[in-house]
Amino acid sequence: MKKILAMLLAVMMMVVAAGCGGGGDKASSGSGAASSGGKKITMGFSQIGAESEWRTANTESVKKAAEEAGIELQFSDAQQKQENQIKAIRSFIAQGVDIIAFVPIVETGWDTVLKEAKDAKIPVIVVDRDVKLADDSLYVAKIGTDSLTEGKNVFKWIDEYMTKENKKPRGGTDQFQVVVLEGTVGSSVANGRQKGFKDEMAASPNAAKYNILASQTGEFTRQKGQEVMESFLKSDRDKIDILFAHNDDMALGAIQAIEAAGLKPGKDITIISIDGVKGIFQAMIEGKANCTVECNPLQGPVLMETAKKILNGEKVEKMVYVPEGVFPADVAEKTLPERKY
Ligand code: GZL
Repeated sequence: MKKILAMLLAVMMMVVAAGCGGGGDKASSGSGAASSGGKKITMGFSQIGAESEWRTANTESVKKAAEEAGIELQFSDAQQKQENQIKAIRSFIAQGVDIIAFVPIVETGWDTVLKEAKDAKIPVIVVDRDVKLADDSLYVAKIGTDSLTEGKNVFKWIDEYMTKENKKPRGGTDQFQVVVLEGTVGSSVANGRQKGFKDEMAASPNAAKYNILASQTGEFTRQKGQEVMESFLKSDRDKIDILFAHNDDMALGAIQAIEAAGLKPGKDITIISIDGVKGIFQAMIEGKANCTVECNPLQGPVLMETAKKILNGEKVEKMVYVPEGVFPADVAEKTLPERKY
């Protein structure tokens, strides 16, 4: 009898061990595969394109984070067209992905397709840029950056710098003449950065010292930034004191135009831009740019973490901001080695 009981106990222990091990094996067999209801999570991700160093870093962060999280990524590059993003989202719905994430190239025009996702019971996460919707329940969470604060930080830094350096207007007037290279027309980041910059200027006791001489989109690209800066210089070469570029890539293009016009970028024209990509740190080290306001593209890890929480039925914040800083030229040399994008 004792022998039979001992054998039964041993058999039971083997069954239990196999059960735990099997579960553990399944979890670890997919190299930490994230599962939803036992199957691997699939995320449909619609990216804008590859217009800037920042965007490339954003894409790399999302792809790397998906791999590390064991999430299968269906990645679509919209080549800067909203209609391609809408097509991609519809295709994700048809495929029956577990969750959809997208970077809205512009703020409006998303209500219909996001309603289709909601009707298909597929949760949506908005990444990087913002959307304007009649019904905010069409997305579960937004992960990104605070473009309004970025714009405010730009003016704050300019005003402190022009005062500290005791700069004088080049064109003989009593106002610093500012030209602006704006981002993609209709995008939340271009709207937010421009509004933040103007609001901070209007609220400043030094508002009367500044005049926005010209402001035009450079579409967040280096090439277009150079072209538009060439046109600014053609009409106001000897008046421009400050360039505010909504991203570093346009500033880098503008630097080429300023040098071609026989002026010293960073000295004749004070240059500040947003993103914090390596290229602008190098330009600051060379004395050709004066400051960059960080906009953090490394949003992949927080995106995947938020996706898993949503699919596990956990509550998530409607808005998740990523950390950002301000980097003037005098810290560029020591900071560049630490930069991740
Ligand atoms: C900002 C992001 C912007 C970057 C640009 O959140 O959407 O788009 O500032 C990028 O470099 O092209």
